[in-house]
Amino acid sequence: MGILNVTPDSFSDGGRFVGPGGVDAEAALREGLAMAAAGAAVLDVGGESTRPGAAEVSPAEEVARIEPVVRGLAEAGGCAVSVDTRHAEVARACLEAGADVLNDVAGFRDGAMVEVAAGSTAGCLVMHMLGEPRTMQDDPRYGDVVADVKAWLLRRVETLVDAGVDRDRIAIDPGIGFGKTTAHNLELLRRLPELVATGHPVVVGASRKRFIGEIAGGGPEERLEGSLAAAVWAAAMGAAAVRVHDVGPTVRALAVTGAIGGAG
Ligand code: HH2
Repeated sequence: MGILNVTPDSFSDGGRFVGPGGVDAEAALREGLAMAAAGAAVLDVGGESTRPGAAEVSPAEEVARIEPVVRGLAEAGGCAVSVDTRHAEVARACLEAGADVLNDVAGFRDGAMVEVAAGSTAGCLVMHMLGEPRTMQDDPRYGDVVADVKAWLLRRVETLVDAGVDRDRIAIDPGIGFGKTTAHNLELLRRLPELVATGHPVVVGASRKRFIGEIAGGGPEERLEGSLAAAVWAAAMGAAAVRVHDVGPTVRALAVTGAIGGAG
């Protein structure tokens, strides 16, 4: 799953397609097509940074940033298009533009998001986040982080199912870095099979995240090797997909992981 952030402020790739002159949808589209050519099966288009302390964006601004990119990618075909949003209005506009997957970092807590999901045939990616982006890294605590995250995700899944979303359309994501310390992130990765055992496809987004820098040193641009290590680990532990910035290197690393595991 390739990350395409159409934002001025995402933690690692912000500002590439949004500047003082507005949104360069053509450039974002070219980047998405390049990620597809490099082997991404899904492109995850986002218009709001959810890094700790990020500024809130109005849904109208989010739609203006990503809707043309989603439409262009959907028209080009060849890759599923996911929309990374917490806002029902944005989700609705992007589904109309041809999006295939709703990726909600708030885990479909908002009833309006559940309604949009239930009224569509889109895949739903339910991610765990503790609290809100602004405050999520202020002393996050759990009893047992894996059990707590899993129980929370399964409650969100049941809400979607009760609203009419087919169970087999729902994937789950532990939300690496979203209200988690490095120790929490590592525990979630170490015990990923407990999430895989739910039967829902598990998606892992560790790419370039801060815990990698904390372990191996370096800023976001120096976290490729650590990101590959996390992606390979996640795949070996049974993740169905990894959400990454560096598509080509990840595809090549996972080809080897898959071959070792017997998946060819
Ligand atoms: N991480 C980010 C955003 N969306 N979605 C899922 N399902 N899983 C994740 O781990 C995840 C996500 C944060 O990373 P990024 O998009 O690179 O940064 P920002 O939020 O600053 O735009």
